[in-house]
Amino acid sequence: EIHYVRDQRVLTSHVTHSSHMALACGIDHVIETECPYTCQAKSSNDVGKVVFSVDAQPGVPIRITKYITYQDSRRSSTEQLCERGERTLDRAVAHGFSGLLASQRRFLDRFWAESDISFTGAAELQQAIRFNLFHILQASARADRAGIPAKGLTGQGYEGHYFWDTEIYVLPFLIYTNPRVARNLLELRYKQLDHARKRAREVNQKGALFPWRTIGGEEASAYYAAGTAQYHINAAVMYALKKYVDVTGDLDFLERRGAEILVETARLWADLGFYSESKDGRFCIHGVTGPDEYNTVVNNNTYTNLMARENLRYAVTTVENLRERNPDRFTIVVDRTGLELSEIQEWRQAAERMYIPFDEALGIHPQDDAFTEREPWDLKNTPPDRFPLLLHHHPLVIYRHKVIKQADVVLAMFLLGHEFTPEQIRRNFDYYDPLTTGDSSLSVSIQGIVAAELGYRDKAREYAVYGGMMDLADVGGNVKDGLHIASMGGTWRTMVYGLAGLRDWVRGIKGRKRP
Ligand code: IFM
Repeated sequence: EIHYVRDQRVLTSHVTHSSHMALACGIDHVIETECPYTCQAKSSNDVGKVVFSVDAQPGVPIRITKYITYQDSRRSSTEQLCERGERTLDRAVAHGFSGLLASQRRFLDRFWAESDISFTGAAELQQAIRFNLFHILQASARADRAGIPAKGLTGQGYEGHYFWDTEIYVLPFLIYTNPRVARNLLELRYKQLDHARKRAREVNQKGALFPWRTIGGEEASAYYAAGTAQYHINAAVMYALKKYVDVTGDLDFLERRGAEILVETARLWADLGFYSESKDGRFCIHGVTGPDEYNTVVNNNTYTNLMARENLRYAVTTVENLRERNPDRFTIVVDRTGLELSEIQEWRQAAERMYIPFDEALGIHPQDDAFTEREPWDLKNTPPDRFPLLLHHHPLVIYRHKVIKQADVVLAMFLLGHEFTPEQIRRNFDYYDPLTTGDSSLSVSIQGIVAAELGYRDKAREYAVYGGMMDLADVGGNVKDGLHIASMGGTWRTMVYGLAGLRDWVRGIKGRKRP
């Protein structure tokens, strides 16, 4: 769009073709030397160049400091971004490199003071944990208005899109260590609500459906079975919102932003499910994909039904409390969403009547209605070079088998531990763990947490090390495409919830204690 040169400074800017995202990049230079020199600066559409020709003398130092700034926006013009870039460069040059270094030092000191996990006796694991925490910082520190891509800013895998990874894997860490960033990321979801409403209409549903993968709020999934059909993204947003409010007590955010998200997501669930005669009039949700992408478009995915129920319940309590405590704000929510009081009753009933699959004979929660009937996959005789299965087998072959890519019921048992008895947790884990390939990097951390809860110490340790080393040791052989930011957040969860045993769900059920 714009490129120009001023003294030893170059500014360039670009706008993406369809989504109109604008970026400006500015560079400036300070040269310090007693040697004579000339400088030439040029710019063209995609190139900025500043060339110093120095008549170098032996023993006479030449120091060049290069300053770079990136400015991005969805709303500002490229002129504005270039002006902003110029102001940032002015400030950077005025502070000098040592000033910038000192402020970066303070920033990182604060980060480590609030976020470090230290333990004795396992130097390599300690190093891996800090590597993971540092990269979550890199991915999230400036993500407030932009989301946290699956690979952070470290590679082109997943094209910069972000997923539920943020809400389920990374936000819990941020909620406890940097709630301001956590709130801003939730605010971003709030800003996407209109896109999500539109998306729900596109798939013939009421309410709002958050995109499975996105940059700007629009659904960017190419393949619906392992994309859009993952309706549980709505509940992931609810889960992160609830955790943020439970941990910080920020009811103001819940009332100003959260309530509207909850109304629209609850509406989606109420509209998506139905009361099934074949299931004794229970509320069933058909045709969805749960977290496990090796079993797609299934009926009554246990994880989805449990999380949808939580979403419906939270919407009911939030809206009712709002009505009682803050009628003015309640009126605003009603105006913005067209909420009818009868809907609250519908959500309550759908939650109460939610069908949660349970197989009495096996004593487990089947992952979905058909899961236990699928043909077993011969995992023992599958050679290591045939993993991940999705790269070597047609999806239709995988979908016919009883084989799991990533924690699904096991994830539900961690996120909603209070919904399961200790006996159910053991039986479910023993059933699902051997069927889980861990072909997704999002799996092992969760398996590790539940293994630790069950006292399976060797397994918990093995999973913790595997997850912690995921990128540092390049265990999946794909670090070239970027780091696995969700797995890094999962590693934090493995340490804090798995090894240290934190539980922060509320509400007790029979057999489970309140935290
Ligand atoms: O969101 C995940 C998904 O659960 C498994 N495949 C990769 C996605 C991005 O990390």
